[in-house]
Amino acid sequence: MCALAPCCAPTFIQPERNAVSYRNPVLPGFHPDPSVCRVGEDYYLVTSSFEYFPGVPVFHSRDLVHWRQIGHCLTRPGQLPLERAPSSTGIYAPTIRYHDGTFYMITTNVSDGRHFYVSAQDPAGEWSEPVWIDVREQIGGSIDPSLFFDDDGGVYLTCTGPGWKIFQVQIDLAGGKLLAEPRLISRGTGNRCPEGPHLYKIGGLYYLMLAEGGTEYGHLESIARSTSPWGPFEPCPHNPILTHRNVESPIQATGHADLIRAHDSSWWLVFLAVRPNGYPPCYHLGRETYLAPVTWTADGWPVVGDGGKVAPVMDVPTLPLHPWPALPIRDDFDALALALQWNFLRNPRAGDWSLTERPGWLRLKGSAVGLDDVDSPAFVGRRQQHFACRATTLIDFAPGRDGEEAGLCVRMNERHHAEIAVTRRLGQRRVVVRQRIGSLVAETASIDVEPGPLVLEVRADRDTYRFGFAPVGGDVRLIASAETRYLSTEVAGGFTGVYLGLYATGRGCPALAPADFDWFDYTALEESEA
Ligand code: 6LW
Repeated sequence: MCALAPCCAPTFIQPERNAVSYRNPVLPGFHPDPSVCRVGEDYYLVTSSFEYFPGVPVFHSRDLVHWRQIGHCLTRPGQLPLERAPSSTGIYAPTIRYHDGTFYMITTNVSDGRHFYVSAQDPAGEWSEPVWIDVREQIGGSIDPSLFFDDDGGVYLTCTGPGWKIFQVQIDLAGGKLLAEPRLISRGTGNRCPEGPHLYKIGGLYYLMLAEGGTEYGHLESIARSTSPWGPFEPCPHNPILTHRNVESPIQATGHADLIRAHDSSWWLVFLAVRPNGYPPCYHLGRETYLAPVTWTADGWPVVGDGGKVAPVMDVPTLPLHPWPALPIRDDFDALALALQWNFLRNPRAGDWSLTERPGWLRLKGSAVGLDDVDSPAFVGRRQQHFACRATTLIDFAPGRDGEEAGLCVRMNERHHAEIAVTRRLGQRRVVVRQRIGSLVAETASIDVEPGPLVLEVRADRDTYRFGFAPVGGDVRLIASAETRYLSTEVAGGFTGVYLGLYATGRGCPALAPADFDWFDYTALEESEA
């Protein structure tokens, strides 16, 4: 029963659309905490990026189903200092909004503790210097800031404070100054860990939407509304509006959502979820971005998907579909800048990498720092986005001294990774495969190789990574394998997903020789081909 006067209840028109279906996730691989905004018929979406640099990838869509990356919000170390930031710290849940001709992206660098926003006229960038919004003195460390622009010009920052309390404060946007003491506006709707708040004004009412239940298998999304942005908020009678707890589905942990009204007046929710594998279930591709249609009850409450549930194939009407050309399988490293899918691990050290020293090749110069260190190794990586895939590279590397190595890795964090590398032992060049699972480190293959360039490969299916190498033009010889579950969140911890990375290291001292990579192929496979 609605506690609000009937005259306050918003009315909604369900538009007519062509019946088609789409597949979830709409952004596979590690893309958590999605936030979305609309400008005319264009949609822009951002996700969390933690210890990776550049930070906060920006995606563009015309249909909410097909997304292409157009940039990053945080491209300069001054915007995103990540030096020695432990894995799964750095950038947490961002919010993107468009207001009066300007894009705003607000987030928290938890390694620093403060919220900040950057702004841009063009969401592809460059984005501005950060405007810091510090609420530590008033409420303590907080995460998940969101911005809401009210019709009367008021700008609200809503965030998750200590003790899982939702705080809100009006701010002076230009200077990032608080205009009052932050106020506690919600403790959620009775579930653990209320977080990821977003405030909306819909049909004259203020809706406060929250993630609850923790970002694990009990994850859910709830909503409440009020006639005032400060509450008190009346919870939706059918909360949670989205959850897969206790639901038999390949999609689990649905939550942390953002709501959007499309240009045809249809409503949609973007949210995160995971695809666990095996038993007990483990997921290693990270929290991914999903899309669900939203309808409204007669008394103005949102209904997400099929009564709060979604499926891998969504048989629902969509906006007219607008797919983008597929990314090429091969990156030849011929451009002067790295393609948008690539990331460094924390802020890269100047001089550790180059696309110009050997034109047409990615050169990595190993420092003393390696994959085990909470530091910035010479590393360039991209997300693993498909259970079944193949990553292949051509490496030209003659280690200058024993112990130097360079190769291809699957990385979850510094304590959980596996790699195939070229190295040198007692003057002899070798290909090795190594696995690190927490405090256990094992070399699972070690084979002498002749001088000259080599092809290194990782083949993935749901359960296994298989590592192989070949002389250029030869057949790949698979020499070792590793279980995907040892890189899963359940084993490795954290908030991210697996990266496929090229790296080089002197393992304790700077390497004498650079490692050159001519190309890198990422091939998504049908599961049966893997
Ligand atoms: C994020 C929080 C969450 O800040 O996970 O799923 C945290 N929800 O809202 C890190 O992504």
